[in-house]
Amino acid sequence: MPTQALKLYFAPGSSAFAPLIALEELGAPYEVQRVDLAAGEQRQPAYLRINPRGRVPTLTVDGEPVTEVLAILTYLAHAYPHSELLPLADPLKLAHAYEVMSWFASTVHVAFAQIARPERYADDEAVKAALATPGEARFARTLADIERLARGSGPWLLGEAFTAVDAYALVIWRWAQRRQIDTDAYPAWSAKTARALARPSVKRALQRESTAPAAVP
Ligand SMILES: N[C@@H](CCC(=O)N[C@@H](CS)C(=O)NCC(=O)O)C(=O)O
Repeated sequence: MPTQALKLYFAPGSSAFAPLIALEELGAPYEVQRVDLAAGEQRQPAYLRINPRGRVPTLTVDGEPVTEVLAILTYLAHAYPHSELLPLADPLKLAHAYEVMSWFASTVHVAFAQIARPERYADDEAVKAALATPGEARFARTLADIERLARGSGPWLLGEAFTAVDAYALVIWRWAQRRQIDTDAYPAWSAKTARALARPSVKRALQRESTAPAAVP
């Protein structure tokens, strides 16, 4: 197993939950540091030195920052292949894993941000409010698409093995619950989510998320 020093900068409830679960899957030591998004800590010079885009997550590997959920999951899967976070030996399965995860990052996350972070799209309060309704509809359409994916065979989203896709899907599940969306409307995804939430790595990630120290160095 590699011996790099790993440190995840994250915020509770954010997309950083996917790399947090992935880190727990590795069984390797790592540190975590909470970034207070509500207080704007992600825009403070100390954090911008680590991630100039001012977003979480960031993973530092021996002090070198890697940003973007997809890049972090890719790094962990390759550096710790025993974790089987991604189907590295099967190019077609791997393509399907990236198909889903890049859609999560480029479309589902962006749809959610239209509701949760309207300031990214407009300054004017009326325009922000006008963005909310189509944003909710766009986000709901993406959830229906995840339900379609979850109807596939096997206990996990890609079939027989738990992968980074399942970890990333939990992020979106939590966002749906935060928006008080009726997740019972997605029975196949609900069943796969319940299985994921019962996984020891996910339980440990939830625990780590709630007890992680704050403050950027
Ligand atoms: N494309 C980035 C998106 C990261 C992102 O938008 N993170 C959110 C939390 S889920 C964030 O840092 N928001 C803080 C802000 O917008 O100021 C990724 O996939 O890592």
